[in-house]
Amino acid sequence: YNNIQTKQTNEKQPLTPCPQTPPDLNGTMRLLVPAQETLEEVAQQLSWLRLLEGGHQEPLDCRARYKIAIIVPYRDRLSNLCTFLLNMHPFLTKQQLDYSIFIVEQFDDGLFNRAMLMNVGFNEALKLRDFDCFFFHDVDLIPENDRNIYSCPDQPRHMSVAIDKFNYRLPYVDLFGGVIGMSRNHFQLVNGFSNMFWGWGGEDDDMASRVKAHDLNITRYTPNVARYHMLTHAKQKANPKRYEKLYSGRKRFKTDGLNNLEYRVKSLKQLPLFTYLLVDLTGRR
Ligand code: NGS
Repeated sequence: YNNIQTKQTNEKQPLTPCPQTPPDLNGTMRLLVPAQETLEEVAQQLSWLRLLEGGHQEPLDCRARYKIAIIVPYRDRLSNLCTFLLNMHPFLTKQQLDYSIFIVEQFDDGLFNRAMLMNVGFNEALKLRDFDCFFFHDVDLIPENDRNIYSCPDQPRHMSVAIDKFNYRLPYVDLFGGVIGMSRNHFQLVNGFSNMFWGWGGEDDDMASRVKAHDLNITRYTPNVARYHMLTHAKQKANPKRYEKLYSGRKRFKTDGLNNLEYRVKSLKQLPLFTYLLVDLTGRR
């Protein structure tokens, strides 16, 4: 019976646009914990959502306004990934979004390059679909408030304003790390992220400079809405050269980013909970 109803709804074309503010949001999100930390188990726990291949979802009874890609740079954090997926899918579905989750894994075990993985995610996602905007999302951050809406922002939006680990206070006013949202056009305008930040730190500050250098503004929701829980994990090695790269970054906005990105896709799979990319990053470390 349910299936028949669903089908009828889908056939009623054209659907009306989804409301700007989705119904049934209540300002909270209970943290869900995986029964077991395996992707199979998480898929099982989420079977009620009826996700489409590649971690894609779209609202059934209205027409979503935007096509959204969630890009998650990743390596060796399965436990965080399970919790992330278990919480993000219901959260984004409730917001009536048309979205797909991309997990972009760095193949080698040398220094991690978060920014370059996000550039790769952007590039590869656009080969699959004409997404309108992108959320670049750390795997260890889980939203706590369902009114923290992941719809396309007019101006670049810093999402993870208030994180429990930092007593829900923004560490500094120009912070543009953790979770950010940008339209496809704005991301292209700033030439994406720098590819030169190997190891922890600085790549998000460089992106903040790119945004400002192009006369764009970083926007934020209020801290009582833009709240996140940070999952625990081992610390990463900081990049000793990050300040040097950051201070000289401005000279390279035009030449270092999407337009000189080099990598090899070793694997691309449409899995039940996400689109998976395993990539070999090239470039001087
Ligand atoms: C700054 C880093 C950023 C980082 C931010 C917050 O110092 O990349 O701290 O880090 N910039 C540099 O190192 C130049 S956090 O408090 O989340 O660990 O995002």
